[in-house]
Amino acid sequence: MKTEILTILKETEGFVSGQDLCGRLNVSRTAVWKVIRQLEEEGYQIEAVRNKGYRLVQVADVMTEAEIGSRLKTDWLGKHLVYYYETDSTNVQAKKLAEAGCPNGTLVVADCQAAGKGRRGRSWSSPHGSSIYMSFVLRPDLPPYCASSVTLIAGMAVASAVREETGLDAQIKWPNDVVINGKKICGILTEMSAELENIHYIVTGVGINVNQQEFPEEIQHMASSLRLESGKTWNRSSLIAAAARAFEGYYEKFLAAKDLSLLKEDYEGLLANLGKEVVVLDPKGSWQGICRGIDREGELLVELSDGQVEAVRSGEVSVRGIYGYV
Ligand code: BT5
Repeated sequence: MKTEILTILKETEGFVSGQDLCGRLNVSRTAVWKVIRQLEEEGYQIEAVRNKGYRLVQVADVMTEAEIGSRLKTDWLGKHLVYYYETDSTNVQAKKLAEAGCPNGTLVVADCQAAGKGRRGRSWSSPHGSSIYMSFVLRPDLPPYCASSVTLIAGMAVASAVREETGLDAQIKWPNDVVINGKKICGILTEMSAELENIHYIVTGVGINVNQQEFPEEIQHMASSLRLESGKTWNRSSLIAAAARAFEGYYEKFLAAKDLSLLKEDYEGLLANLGKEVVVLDPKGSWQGICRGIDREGELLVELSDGQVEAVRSGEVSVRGIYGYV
């Protein structure tokens, strides 16, 4: 009911009468009043005038289930939304929900993570009140090798949403980082439960540094936030809604083609290293080449000096620009 009241308040210019709210939602005046009180406690400024009703005056950077729900403009992604003020890791919670049978498109969001995870046992710095930590549960009818493409799709969705919402020049550092001015503002962790032939579920976790102003010393040189890059504070719920909408659109194209062929061009338009020299950090020995984009499976195409093009798989190697992190 909170999401519905919030949505009505946002869509109405001026006042909505208490009676109108009661009638539309089929609830008592006391129930409406209680929800208004809760919204105020969460940071919304709501004017209440006798004989007129309620009017939403100001929305701060509130990130709650109701705020996210009232902004989501997706068909299926995030329709089942689970919100935590604090949790260990949204990926861990999403996997538990997936095991318990939650629907395709379930979205888990947290304001803070006590044990945010990066890839290969690394950690993700996840302080309270400033950033986005979210995970999507997906149940595609595809073979397991397709799962790594979902990371690329999430990267595209975040880069496009950040561009759309902030105007910042967000780019993708293949396979799982979104960068602005050479610094990482987003990391993506895709995990999967599968059998040989089919996927049970995929959990794609996305961490976006939004209003963070400082970082732990060991990552200061390579991490940044939308706030640091723009000098402005951004609404996290609005960014979540934009990223979810973009993800849904890209993911549907991926399902239709069963690969990235319909997305390749858009992806390459966002790729930070396209046409540039990169170093491929292979455990068997590093080598250099020119980044030529991706193939339909999401492998990075790197051209050697003799003109031969190698397809590099994520998971096996890292890729860096020759002058630093990107
Ligand atoms: C990633 O791993 O970039 C994947 C991060 C995924 C985080 C999301 S948050 C929601 C969901 N729930 C989770 O528990 N995880 C996902 P990787 O490529 O391994 O990068 C990790 C490295 O990035 C660390 O070793 C640090 O060097 C650096 N790092 C850690 N926290 C960072 C931050 N907040 N911003 C930028 N860089 C960070």
